[in-house]
Amino acid sequence: MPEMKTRWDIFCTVVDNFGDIGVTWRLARQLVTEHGLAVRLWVDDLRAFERLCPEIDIDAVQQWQHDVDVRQWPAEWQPTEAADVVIAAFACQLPSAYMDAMVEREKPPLWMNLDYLSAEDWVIGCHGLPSVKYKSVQKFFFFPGFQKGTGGLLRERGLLERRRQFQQDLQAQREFLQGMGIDPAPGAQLISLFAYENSGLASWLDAMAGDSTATHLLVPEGRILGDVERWLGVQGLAAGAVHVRDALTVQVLPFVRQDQYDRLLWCCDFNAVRGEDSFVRAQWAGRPFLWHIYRQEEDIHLDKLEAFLELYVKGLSAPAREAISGLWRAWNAGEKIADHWQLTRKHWPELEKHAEAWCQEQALQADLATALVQFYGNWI
Ligand code: TRH
Repeated sequence: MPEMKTRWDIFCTVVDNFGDIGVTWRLARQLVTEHGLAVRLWVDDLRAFERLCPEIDIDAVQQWQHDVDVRQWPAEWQPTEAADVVIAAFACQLPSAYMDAMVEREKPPLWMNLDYLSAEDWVIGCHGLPSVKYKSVQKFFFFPGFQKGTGGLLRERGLLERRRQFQQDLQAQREFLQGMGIDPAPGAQLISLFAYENSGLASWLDAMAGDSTATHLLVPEGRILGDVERWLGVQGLAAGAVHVRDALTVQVLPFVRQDQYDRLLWCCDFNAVRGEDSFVRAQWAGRPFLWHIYRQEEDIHLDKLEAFLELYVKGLSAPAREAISGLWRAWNAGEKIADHWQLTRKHWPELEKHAEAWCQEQALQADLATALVQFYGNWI
């Protein structure tokens, strides 16, 4: 008789942007391909999903994508048997009928809340603790993180080897870039820019345009385009647009699939990223980067920014530390960043080495999918 696969249900509500679906989609695929599990991914907004995975049928109630059983999370919940492991991503509220189905199981499922990523210290103390109970079913906190004692970061098997090979293969990089219509001038530094609206962008673009080194800036379609348009003095920027201002070439890219976005990050000398998932991918790229953190009420995101910086800058010389911290703080405050950028450039070799070292250090932790599977193993 074939062995029954452990069944996992992942629930995702798309609050806004692409982080919620970006993280759960990545996790679902990894649980299937690397851990041989049967995974259903319940999503309430297939349109956001379609941006990451264009083959999604946004009208289908059920469909298979990359061996993941993708389910439309309907407004009217239909009776469904509960899985062995249930993940509520980012504190989303499960349908009450599904919670009852969890209770009705002979053996209750392992129910976890997969939280947002934070480098704050309290995460270590809370990771894995019991949370609320629904009747007889206990929920647990599962926190991703950067330090020992957390659930780690999403990292696919062999990712860093693939990244290293690609970064060593100039021909492969050239072909990939050409495939996206990107043809940087020889010697130009390549930078990607994925960010929320930012009033500090103009000063950065000024700095790059006035630089002695050429820069080719790649901007995926999204929320920052309005600021780019204002600086260029144009309207209606869309994928394919290329504008040159002195030493700076600005090119707008389409939103691509996650694995292509990875390769784009791997090609670039510097990546501006945001939110949660692209932030982590920039770290696996092993290159210096700039994080635009997701804004939260009462500025609590600034504590998270500082917590990450505190960890990240360890091991850097004091001047390099100040340069990169100053750049990140100014960017997140929407302030002018030209001076911080110049200063950061002065410490480039050190920052490059550090980015790779940080990546290697992070890779020593078990990846998040493996940590979840281990958590389940210990629980049963
Ligand atoms: O889209 P985001 O701003 O998502 C945010 C954050 O996750 C935030 O913490 C959360 O609270 C909020 O959503 C609701 O940034 P993030 O997390 O980087 O997600 C973007 C996803 O899009 C990520 O999986 C990478 C992917 N992506 C592509 O696949 N192709 C692309 O071309 C680009 C630019 C991104």
